[in-house]
Amino acid sequence: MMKLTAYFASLLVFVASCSALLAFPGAEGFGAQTTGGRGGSVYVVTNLNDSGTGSFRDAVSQSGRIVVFSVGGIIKISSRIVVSSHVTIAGQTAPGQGITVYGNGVSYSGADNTITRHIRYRMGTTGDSGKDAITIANGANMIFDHVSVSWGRDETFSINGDVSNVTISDSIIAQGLETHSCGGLIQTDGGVSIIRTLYIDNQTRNPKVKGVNEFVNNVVYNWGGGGGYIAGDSAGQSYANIMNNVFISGPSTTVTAFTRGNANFHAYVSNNYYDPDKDGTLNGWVLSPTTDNYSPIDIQAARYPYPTVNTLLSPLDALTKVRSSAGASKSRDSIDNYLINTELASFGKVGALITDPTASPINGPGTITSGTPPKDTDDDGIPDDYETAHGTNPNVNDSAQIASNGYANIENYINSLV
Ligand SMILES: *[C@@H]1O[C@H](CO)[C@@H](O)[C@H](O)[C@H]1NC(C)=O
Ligand SMILES: *[C@@H]1O[C@H](CO)[C@@H](O)[C@H](O)[C@H]1NC(C)=O
Ligand SMILES: *[C@@H]1O[C@H](CO)[C@@H](O)[C@H](O)[C@H]1NC(C)=O
Ligand SMILES: CC(=O)N[C@H]1CO[C@H](CO)[C@@H](O)[C@@H]1O
Repeated sequence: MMKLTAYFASLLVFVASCSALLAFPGAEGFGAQTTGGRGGSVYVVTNLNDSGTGSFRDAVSQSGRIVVFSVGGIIKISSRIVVSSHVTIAGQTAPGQGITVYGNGVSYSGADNTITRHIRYRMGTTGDSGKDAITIANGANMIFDHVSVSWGRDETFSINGDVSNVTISDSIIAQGLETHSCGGLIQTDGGVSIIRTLYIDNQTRNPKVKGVNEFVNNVVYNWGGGGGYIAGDSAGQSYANIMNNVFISGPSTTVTAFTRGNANFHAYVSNNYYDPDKDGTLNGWVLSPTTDNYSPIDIQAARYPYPTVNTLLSPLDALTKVRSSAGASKSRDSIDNYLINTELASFGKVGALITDPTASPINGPGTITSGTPPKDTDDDGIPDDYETAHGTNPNVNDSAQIASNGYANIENYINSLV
């Protein structure tokens, strides 16, 4: 009997390790199976320095790492940070109010197989001119989840080039700086899923899409005259699913939610809610695919068979979900709170395109409390309490070891936090 039980237990372990593990439980979309730094080592970020031992820049400079934080606060960077391939960044491990990377942008070009969660990337006017807050020019298999990104000098979150299998879920893409003021290009044939994400206060490109894209349960607020969802505007072919999203015009909005489409943009469009009147109440309607509200695109009868969400929310439920949990929401900073609770909640009355994020009402990246990290005797990134409760050794560096469910011990800890 014991033997049989042991046999079935080992069989279960075998099955778990053979089936494709998700990046984290609940991961969705084209990037859902990203493995990040699993199988590599654990790096604990211990200070807020721009560079050097224990810094975030050093942590992501090499491949094969799961990056966790024993400190919270603002990491002020002078030059851009380049993220290596096979890296997991777990911002949710930071104590206090988590991590804001401020002052310049972050490149994920070539960062194949990366998982990034619960972190704020706020670029600002000190960032390199003509650069994005997050850039991906090439690479495959990346997932960004609960990321707050803002103040890009070129685009804010831009995917443009030979890029495949990317998910952006539960994130906030905000306030691309004037004069360019862009949410971002999403241009690749390799597949990008954008899920339950808020685009807010970008003059244009919220996003601008070309190629293979799934856009589901998102909220787009206060786009400018450049456009909300820009449907290709291109001689290239696009194939998109655009389902159950919410588009709310704000003070800067002067054009309809969908613009610049043409016959090369093939899309399945369904259940998209539009409230253009800026009157302070949510009183829009669901766009009909047979009206011209979608700009002149080639409307499809059936959705493209892309990997999709586990639960497709109604547009207004998606709005509720985005308001409560988009961005680095384990502890929202002053910017995300302002964007969600003052601007978006005004349903059209409040919102602005900005040039200088250090001016009122934004006042820069705010204050982020550093907090106190939990006791971690072996410095392996997993607190003693968690190790004791879950059967790993609080006195031995065992966080990178793969557990019976296929995740590294540290990932089971990371995933338990959110
Ligand atoms: C972090 O920066 C501070 C101030 O420049 C410096 O004193 C400290 O040695 C740095 N820490 C490390 C680990 O380099
Ligand atoms: C993208 O994901 C699909 C499905 O998992 C896979 O077949 C394909 O090889 C991936 N593309 C790249 C470039 O890794
Ligand atoms: C724990 O072990 C890994 C290798 O498995 C190593 O990279 C890391 O530096 C070690 N951490 C500590 C705190 O010794
Ligand atoms: C790319 C783009 O549309 N940029 C515009 C951003 O907003 C400013 C101010 O409205 C315009 O001048 C730019 O053309």
